[in-house]
Amino acid sequence: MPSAPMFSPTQLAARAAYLLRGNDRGTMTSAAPRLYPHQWSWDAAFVTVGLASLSVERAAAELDHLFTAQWRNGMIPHIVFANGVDGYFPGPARWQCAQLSPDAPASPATSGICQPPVHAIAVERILERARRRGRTVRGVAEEFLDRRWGNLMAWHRWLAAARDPQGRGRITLYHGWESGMDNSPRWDPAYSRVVVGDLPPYQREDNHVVTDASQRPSDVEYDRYMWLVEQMKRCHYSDTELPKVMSFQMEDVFVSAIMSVASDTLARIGEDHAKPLSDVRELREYAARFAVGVNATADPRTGAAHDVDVLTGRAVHTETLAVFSPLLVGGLPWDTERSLLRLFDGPRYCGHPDLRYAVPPSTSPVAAAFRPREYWRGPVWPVMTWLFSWAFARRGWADRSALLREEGLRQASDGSFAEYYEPFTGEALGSMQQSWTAASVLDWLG
Ligand code: 9WN
Repeated sequence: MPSAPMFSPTQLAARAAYLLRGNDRGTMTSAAPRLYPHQWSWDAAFVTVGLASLSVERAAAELDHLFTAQWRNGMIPHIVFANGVDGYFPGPARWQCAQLSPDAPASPATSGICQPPVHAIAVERILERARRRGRTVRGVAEEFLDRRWGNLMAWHRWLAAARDPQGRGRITLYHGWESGMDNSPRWDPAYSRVVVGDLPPYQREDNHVVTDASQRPSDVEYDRYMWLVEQMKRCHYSDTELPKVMSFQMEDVFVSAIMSVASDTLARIGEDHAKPLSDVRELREYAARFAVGVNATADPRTGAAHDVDVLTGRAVHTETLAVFSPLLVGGLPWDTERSLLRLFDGPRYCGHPDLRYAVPPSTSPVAAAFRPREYWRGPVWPVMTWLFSWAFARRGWADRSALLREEGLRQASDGSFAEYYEPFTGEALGSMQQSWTAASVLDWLG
């Protein structure tokens, strides 16, 4: 069993700030010092949330850097590569985005896929933190918003148009990495049908950093990940070609829920800051459309949501964090929502009697697919605890939000700022000194 809390809140906040300073590469923060030496899209948003409690200026610079890598079609790429830094595979030479796609920027080098659109949450935090400061800082935040409003609109527009062309209210992903939950059992049926073709040879780097193979995806999984990248390259990452060629196509209910709440958050910001009415209206439409799309997948009795495999048309039911997507967006009938909250609190998730902390594991401990140490197949990801605590606060559930914060902080008090934790023992797993873990802690303590 892990020992009692090692660091007080003050010490923990100081260590988290020190960690972010250490991972700072000037205008971007690497997602983790060794395993992920570049800027990741959704990591950057959570990092911004944490940075905003330290410096609004630095927080804005983090997103500015990400936006410099935005593609011409509006996509924010999932990785922005740090110049001249090796040590991560697949790097720019494998993606070849600038060479293949007219939409990719010539510089900085990027990957060719996206990640969940949590960026509006970070913008909201920048503005909130600035509000408590003097006029100069408020000015910095407002200038940032004016400068980046167009980028944010282009991002949401691209997601709505390119990834939900039929207006079903659910975002289609062409790679499991786009979900941020790379090897979640949610993707197993779809990946099992990916037939790896003529795959150029490659060498993984991740397993040189995390040497315990049980904590990372397997080689078979990696072959499939890399094959999907080859399929994308063959069609030049074209938004219109991807649906015709990709052998992995999943409507992700959790990303869709994020799209809904992020659009709503952005609409509120737009309203408060006198942005064009047509933009605000458009964002509200996205918020509504994706909430409907999410809730349409909810089981009428339990409220549990599911993903949809576009290629087979089948619903994919798994016991993972994604079942709680309707709790983010709201709008279920009251008794159905109550059932879903009971599921969240109960023995299949946060209330499992053997859990070290009452925070939601990535996969339910009672699911057949559960693996307590393996990445998104079971471990607790502190940044997901943060996301649910933020979402519950937004729904007006202050007690629930506070409970997740309290438990999340108890878990983090070991001071490792791990990427993920073993749910029963509390063992720190994956990368240590992960930026978004430190950022979540800073925001909780700020
Ligand atoms: C692939 C950076 C990223 C996170 C993802 C997490 C992991 C990458 C990897 O690390 O994915 O994008 O190489 O395993 O799954 O959510 O953004 O922290």
